[in-house]
Amino acid sequence: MTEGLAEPGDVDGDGTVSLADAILALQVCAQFTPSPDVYVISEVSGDGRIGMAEAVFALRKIAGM
Ligand SMILES: [Ca+2]
Repeated sequence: MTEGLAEPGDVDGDGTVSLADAILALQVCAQFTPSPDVYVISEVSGDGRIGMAEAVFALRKIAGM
């Protein structure tokens, strides 16, 4: 996994939380994308991994919830 200054939910580390982050989190969850391609610091659930919790977090943030 990549470490950087990504904010929570910013799985791809581009500086914003968007649908792309939710999709990437789901891809990691489904093992379509290897975890080294994502920013582990954007992880929100406390388990140290990118997965469904991060996808839901990103979707909620996009929706303003
Ligand atoms: Ca992003």
